[in-house]
Amino acid sequence: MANFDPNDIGVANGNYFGLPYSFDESRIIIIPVPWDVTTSYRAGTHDAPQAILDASLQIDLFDVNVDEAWNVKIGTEPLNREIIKLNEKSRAVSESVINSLASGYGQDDLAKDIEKVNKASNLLNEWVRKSAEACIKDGKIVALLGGEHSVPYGYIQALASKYEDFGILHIDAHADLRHAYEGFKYSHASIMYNVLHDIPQVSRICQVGQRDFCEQECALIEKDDRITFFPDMEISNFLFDGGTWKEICDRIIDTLPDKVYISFDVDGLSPDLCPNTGTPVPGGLSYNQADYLLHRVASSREIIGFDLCEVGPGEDEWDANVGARLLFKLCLYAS
Ligand SMILES: [Mn+2]
Repeated sequence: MANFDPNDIGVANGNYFGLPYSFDESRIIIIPVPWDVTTSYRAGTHDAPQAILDASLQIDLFDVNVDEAWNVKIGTEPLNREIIKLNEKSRAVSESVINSLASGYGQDDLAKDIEKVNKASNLLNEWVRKSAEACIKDGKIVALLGGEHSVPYGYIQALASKYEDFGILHIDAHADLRHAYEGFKYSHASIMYNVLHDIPQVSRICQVGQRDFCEQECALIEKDDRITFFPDMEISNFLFDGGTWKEICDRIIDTLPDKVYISFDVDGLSPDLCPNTGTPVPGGLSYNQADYLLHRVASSREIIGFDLCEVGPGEDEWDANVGARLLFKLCLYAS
């Protein structure tokens, strides 16, 4: 710490953004989750935590909205080798399931392998829950960094053991309300279904930016009044008709309770900002729209935690660069 200069180049010291803070002294802890076992279309997000760590050293530790941004104590939990191994092993099984389904086998034929994947997901969820719980007990805020979008389940469980009532701001191209997609109970496409189903402390899920969802998900959105829905097309039509982003943000915030968890799937952004994400979809929020929304939410609600998922590191550093900047913003606003 004695030698730390926030104006100098970032040093690869194992911490995100090259910050000098130890785990114990940090207010925010980034927990990397290198997991993409249920990814259906394009795997690779298990490499995001490392790629974002590398890219994060390039970021200037200054923010127009937050004084002395470098002074926000952001610490890092090291990558867990066991999780990396479990991901590799389980990914091989899930890939064979996905390929067999695509060539016409039914889920019943593949029940054994599907069960293996579900067991691995259970282990992952337990690990995330325990890791998050330890930080929450210490009064820290966890920044969960995926990985695919199945990873925050255990974290949201951990929050539910502390908070009786909170909402989720869910930014995503997808609604993630599918019931056990491809047979995988803890699929990236099912995270919000599982949360609604299992975690009654979540009193609201406010979905923003959706533009790729199925009829079953639509029916659930209509039926369950805990869900509020701001799909991409509605947002963009409102703006084309002369409405402002500020009005939309106000409407979004109005639906959120006092305590808010942010679940940020990077594919909620325009795909030019995340070209290598698992399931990119045209449309989406601009970076500045997302930043404006996050800042306004943080100004009027208590952010109790967040995740950033589905960053897919490609051949160049672009996806990880955007991911690192978004991660820094989220950490600052949550602090
Ligand atoms: Mn998602």
